[in-house]
Amino acid sequence: MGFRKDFLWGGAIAACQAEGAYDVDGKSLTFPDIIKHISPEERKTFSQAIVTEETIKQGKEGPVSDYPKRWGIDFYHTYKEDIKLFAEMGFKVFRFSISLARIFPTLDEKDPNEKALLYYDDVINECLKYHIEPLVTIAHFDPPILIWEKYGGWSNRHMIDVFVKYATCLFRRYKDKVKYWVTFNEINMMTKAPFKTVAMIAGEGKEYEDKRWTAVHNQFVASAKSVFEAKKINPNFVIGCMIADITTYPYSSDPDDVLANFKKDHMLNLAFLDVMVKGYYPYYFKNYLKVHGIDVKMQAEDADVIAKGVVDFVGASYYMSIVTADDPNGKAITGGNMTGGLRNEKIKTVTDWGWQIDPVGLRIAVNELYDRYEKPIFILENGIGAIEELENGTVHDTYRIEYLKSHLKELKKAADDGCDIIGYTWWGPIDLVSSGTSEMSKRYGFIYVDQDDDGNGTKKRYPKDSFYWYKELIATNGENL
Ligand code: BGP
Repeated sequence: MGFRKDFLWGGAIAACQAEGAYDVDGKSLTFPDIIKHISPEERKTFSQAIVTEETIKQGKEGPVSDYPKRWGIDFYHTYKEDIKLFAEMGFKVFRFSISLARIFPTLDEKDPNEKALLYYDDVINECLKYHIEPLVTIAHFDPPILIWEKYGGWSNRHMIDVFVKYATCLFRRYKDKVKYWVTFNEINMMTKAPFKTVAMIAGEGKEYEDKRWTAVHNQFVASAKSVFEAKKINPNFVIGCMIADITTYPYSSDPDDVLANFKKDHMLNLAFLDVMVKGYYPYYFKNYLKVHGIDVKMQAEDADVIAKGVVDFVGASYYMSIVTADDPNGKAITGGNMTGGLRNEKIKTVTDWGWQIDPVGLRIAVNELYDRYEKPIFILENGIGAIEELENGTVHDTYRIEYLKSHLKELKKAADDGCDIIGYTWWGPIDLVSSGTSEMSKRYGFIYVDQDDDGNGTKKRYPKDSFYWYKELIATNGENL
């Protein structure tokens, strides 16, 4: 069987990690704009929940040179050259995000910022020129700081209106150009890094928890309303949701570990998809809120909106897996994509950042999601960050080819298992600033960008060995895996 004939092969990036141009053409300041570069030493104690009022204050006053996402890889100006390289690899799809801070910089403008829209028109036209499907993520980890400052984060229902206005503006503008959309990137990461998702700074206690869960509820409503509006504009739009899928296994066959794992999978991964794909809060989600005394401010019409605005496909990123034990005390831990977990002794290889490399976990994840929802699955991110240096104009990244090959073999097996998988977008096809630690030296690309953590370098682009491997893979639709 293998991959569908129309399988969407490509790559994914995000505005806040690639575009740079943080204050160009009217853009307002976002949370990623105020996250400093985290050194390997600081990484050991760094928490994703670290943003405070002080971080914001420092960010506004501090020198631009402290904040790598402000310059990214200058994609705002290099998109033509970069998309040309993606086309050379044979991309069928290119996933990128649009920045709310560019389109409605103060959130409440009646009309969108035309200059910013013209930029995105160009990016989309450039894709179409090479017959690459643009896949737009409407919100990818870059909430404007004003969401916090004006409204106290997404817990304010006003954000539903802001988002629907913004999404609808994009749907109208790109009605005939963009078919594939994702409303929120990794919506479940509100549990780990609320500043990136629901625009809330660090906090604790009941009031904070009530707000955090109300905030994600408001995102469920905003997504559903947007899907509903989108279909009125173009019924052929294909719209998805997305989680960071952290596949988790029981620590042992002890029934208590199995049960703990079952529950962990629910609240780490599945709860968010259940609401957006099935269209209602499942029993265990409602129970979790009740048991933890969390009051989510819902309105009477929300259930109906969520039921009507379900998505067309299930999107997930997949980087790694963890294990879960009933009693985690004293057990070895592993690093990870925003959230680590317990170490799996069966997994021998980890990335330079300690993320456990587990290709079979991808097959398991896809089967689990397809089994649960019976809707097309789109792997929206998968990749390996590594420290690399340019050698005679290239990088011999055999480990990246190995990572890619082993994951795609498992994805193909998932297709052979009967799962309907519509696409795969590698994170990130070109080196870019890392989300978690603002490092440039954590490189994911098939294309090397000559720039260091401080923004020094020629910014020239160089294809790595993996560039040619992926090109061949796409040309043969993965048949030779
Ligand atoms: C995902 C995000 C991406 C991306 C990736 C890798 O969670 O959606 O934006 O960056 O993780 O993470 P990092 O950049 O921290 O290595």
